[in-house]
Amino acid sequence: MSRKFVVAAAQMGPIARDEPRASAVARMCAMMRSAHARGAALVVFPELALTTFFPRWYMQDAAEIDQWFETEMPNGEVKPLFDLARELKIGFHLGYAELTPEGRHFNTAILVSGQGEIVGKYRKIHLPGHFENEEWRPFQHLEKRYFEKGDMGFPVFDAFGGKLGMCICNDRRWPETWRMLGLGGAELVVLGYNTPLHYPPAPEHDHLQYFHNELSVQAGCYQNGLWAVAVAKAGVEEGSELIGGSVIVAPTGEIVARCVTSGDEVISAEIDLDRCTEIRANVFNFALHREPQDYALITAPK
Ligand code: CDV
Repeated sequence: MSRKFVVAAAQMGPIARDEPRASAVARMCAMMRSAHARGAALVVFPELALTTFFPRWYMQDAAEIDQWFETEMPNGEVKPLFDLARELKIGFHLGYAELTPEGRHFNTAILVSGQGEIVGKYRKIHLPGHFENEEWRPFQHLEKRYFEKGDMGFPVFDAFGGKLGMCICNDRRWPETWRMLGLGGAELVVLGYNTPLHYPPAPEHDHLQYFHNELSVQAGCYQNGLWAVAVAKAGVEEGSELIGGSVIVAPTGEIVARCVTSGDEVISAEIDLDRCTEIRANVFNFALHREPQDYALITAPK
């Protein structure tokens, strides 16, 4: 049986600090319709897609912080996206800030089926940035302050006729992320990102931001023989410029579709999950060629 289907990346332009979630959801619904018109079975939205990228600001007041988090999913403001998915029979991936009933905070992504059911969840493991206010930075990157490290590992889900995994933004730069998902059998990895063009600790690398994005995703795909859809929140958001460059990448590492703007933009490609075998039965045949007994340092405590 064919395991080909169309996937779409729904890149988002900036979300203003005072833009209500309902407005972001309306933008996502418009892109979901466009993805559906392209025949997509799955549309991928970015990391923290419901609000502006709030970790750029230092906050101390718990209520001020918690206003950026969702305590339920779906909730009233996100429900139109779930309803439209059900109507169009299209699945989606959504990143958001999660506040659990126990008061825990995570940078989370969910996978929703074409029946509007949540079929997968992931909580970001590689949290970048810092914990305290660092006034020398033009913008803070306080993910370590506002989120706990994810506690779900790197799960792989049976969905869309294959094996799907998720990771979030900074996770994509770590080969361990991709290898864990590859070892879990993932055939498609979906992810969102908010990547500032300016990286204050190493500004000499700012001109390489697009290159490093593609390098990381392409290497992850090739070295594990899987597809990926990597989707940006892009553009100048509250004065901070975020890269675009959302891509769909094949198991060979080749880019098959790429966004060209820094605004709301939908791209799509037909993917064939059976093409993972091209790589996995050859150079990266894990059973035949991996030598984990020599990789102990990778899992040694830091
Ligand atoms: N949201 C992110 O995880 N951003 C990081 C930046 C801070 C380097 C990224 O890896 O793109």
